Amino acid sequence: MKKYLTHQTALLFTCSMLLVACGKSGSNDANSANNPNAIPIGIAFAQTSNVALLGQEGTDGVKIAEKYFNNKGGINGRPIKLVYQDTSGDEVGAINAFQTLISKDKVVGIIGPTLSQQAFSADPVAERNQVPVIGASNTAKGIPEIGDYVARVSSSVAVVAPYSVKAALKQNPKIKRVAVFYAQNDAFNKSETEIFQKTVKNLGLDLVTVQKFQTTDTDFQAQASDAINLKPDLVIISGLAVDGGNLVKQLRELGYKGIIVGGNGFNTSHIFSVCRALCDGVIVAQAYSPVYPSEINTAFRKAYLEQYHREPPQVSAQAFTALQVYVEALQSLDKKNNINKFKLPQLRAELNKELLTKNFQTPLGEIAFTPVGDVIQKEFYVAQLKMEPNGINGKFSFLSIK
Ligand code: 1QQ
Repeated sequence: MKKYLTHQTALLFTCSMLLVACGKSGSNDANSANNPNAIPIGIAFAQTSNVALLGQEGTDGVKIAEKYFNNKGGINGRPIKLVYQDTSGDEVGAINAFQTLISKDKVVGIIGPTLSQQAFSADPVAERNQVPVIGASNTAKGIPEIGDYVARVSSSVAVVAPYSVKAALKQNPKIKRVAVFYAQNDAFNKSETEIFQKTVKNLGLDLVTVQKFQTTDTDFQAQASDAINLKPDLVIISGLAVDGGNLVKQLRELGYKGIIVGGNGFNTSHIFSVCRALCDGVIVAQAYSPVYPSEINTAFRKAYLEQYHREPPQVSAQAFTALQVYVEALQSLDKKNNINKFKLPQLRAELNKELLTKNFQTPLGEIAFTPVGDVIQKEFYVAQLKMEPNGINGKFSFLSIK
């Protein structure tokens, strides 16, 4: 009987054996769309809400990676396909996206969600279902510790944030008085401000005030005036792009002239349209440099530049890297043990084990994971926002931090 099976029947047969969804694909890639044999990987980023632009940067990165790895033959000849579910900007949106990806789309692993605040609610859903998750933009303390199936390629605030404070001191060694601001309704910002405050104290600086706000706030006059009255010569802000950008704008409008350090929430060019010319000079630490010299980063940067005509942002590079981790872990797993033989729960479990043991040459540099799933990364950078006089266009200009 076997020899009478058509190619298509054979593929469908493989799909049902694997219990992998072989239906609708969220991908536009010619290699994987409608290919019933493609391996589905779930993408849970914000497509709507106040963090949609950050989510879009993640999507841009995985799309480039999907094409790149499928052009190279996918998983030993079998393509991957991305399945997208919108997490929106809150916890409920992320939980729903994860549940759909796990139960309906039957993905082998998930990349996302956009915010740490969402990850603390959604990652436990993946953990309970034994589905691997790789965070591509979750930097709060405690993310990998959510469970055995949770890893991340986005380095922790604890590692990254201190670089920006040191860069500010290099620009102005006379800095003594520091005002810190943070969004108190967001897990990442609460985590990041702790690191900033500790860094300020460790460097022997005076923390003159800690001001709180909400990521939904638009008016920062009261907090900004209170801080300015204390004559700080450095302001450090942990917020997301829109609230953080508005706070920068209002601090400048109220006359603050010292250096401003922004946290990882500032790590997107979408902040330019919020504080415009007043964004100029803000210092932000980076876990990615577009000019990092490696074959894969050169390929990623070229593909991004060709498509978007600007340098790739950190979140796009991290999202590319997250997909690379899945692809290369699936490839090596398949070489050891033909993955077509696995049923979906086993494939998810084996994939999770495999990715934690490997080294990856990525656009972020060489990375690996700690046993709990935190990324081990070597190179970090600091950039300063440089706005053009028109106040509309700007760029991240990398500083020497050696
Ligand atoms: C987090 C973050 C965000 C600011 C990045 C999108 O680092 O929520 O952990």
